[in-house]
Amino acid sequence: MADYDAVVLGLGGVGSAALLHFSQRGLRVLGIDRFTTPHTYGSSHGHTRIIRQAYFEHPHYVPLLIECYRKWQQLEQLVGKQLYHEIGIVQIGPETGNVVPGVLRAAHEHNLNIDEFTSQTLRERWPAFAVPENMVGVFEAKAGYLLVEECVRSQLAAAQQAGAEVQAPCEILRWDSGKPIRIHTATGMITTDRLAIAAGPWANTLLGELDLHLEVRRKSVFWFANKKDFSAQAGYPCFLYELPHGVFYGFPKLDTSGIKLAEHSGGQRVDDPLTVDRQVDPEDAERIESFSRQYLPGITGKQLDHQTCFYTMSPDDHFVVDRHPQDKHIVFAAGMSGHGFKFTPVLGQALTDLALDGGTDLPIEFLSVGRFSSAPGSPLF
Ligand code: PYC
Repeated sequence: MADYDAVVLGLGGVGSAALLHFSQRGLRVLGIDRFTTPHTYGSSHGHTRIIRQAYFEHPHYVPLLIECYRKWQQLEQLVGKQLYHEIGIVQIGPETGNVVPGVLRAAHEHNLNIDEFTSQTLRERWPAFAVPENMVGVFEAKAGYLLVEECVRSQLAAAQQAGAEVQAPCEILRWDSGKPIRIHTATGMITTDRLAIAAGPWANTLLGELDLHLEVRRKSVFWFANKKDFSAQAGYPCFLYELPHGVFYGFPKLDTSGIKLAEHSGGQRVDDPLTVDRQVDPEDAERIESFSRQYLPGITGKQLDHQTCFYTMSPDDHFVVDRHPQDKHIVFAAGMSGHGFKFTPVLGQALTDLALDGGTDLPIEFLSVGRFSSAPGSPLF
């Protein structure tokens, strides 16, 4: 008999959710991570993550998002903590760009409530935002932010409460398929009947044989003091600007950590997430400060903090969630492409369903690895 019914490799957002789902289905399950989780070495840190439903990336995500809202609420009830804060999101850009038309398309197809603004009505409602005349905005009230580390902690705690085991820190060296599947770690070998891989920026190492063409990018996140009131309490929502030189996003002041700003586009390519330079990158800092000078004029003060994290980009910026083509007992979620955290409760369920039942009722077909099989790197839609 194998040591475990299931093992989860990686305990960030997706892995901790998978651990919870496996444990809730009564399995003997172990989660392994190289670091004690939550930690700042992967992609599940930085205080906050945006959550929204009118998904400009593609309307196919909306049913999954509606289920995510339900699952985050269930987790809040289970652990007795508030994880989601509904302060809304305003997304600003050209009428003919990707973001505003994408939000409107998703909202239209799924009957979601969105308020539309001109540049002038945007400035009247939220005077801190500078909005060029050629831009418009869309506001989604049923959106806001998740407390990212608290979400991971809660998923892990709930999983452990349901009987899951955790080994962290523990370095994973490699795994071998077979019956049972063998996982080689720095401290020994573990056997399991099923394996779920949710390794974030380490997916290229742990799923190397699939050649998923994932590109890991270094991302900088900054926090600033505020010079004028720009708080959630004063009615400011999360925000995202689609500009000719990139996509920038941020959060109003929520607490003493200040105003968080980052660039969604760009990022330097990373070969080894472990050896990446975590100091402030002067070019990244200048791009954010220049964004802030132009689009939040007079709002931000001195830089209070900075963190480095990673986006793991798939060839088409959509997640890859599937069974391993060579072993149906091995499942994986990879290439979260900088917008995956909000989905972690449904991805945790999807991995569990795929590993145990061979399929899932969740509408994730569009995220399958098969979409690349005819022409790797070709656009999905
Ligand atoms: O996932 O909503 C998101 C997001 C926006 C910018 C970075 N991530």
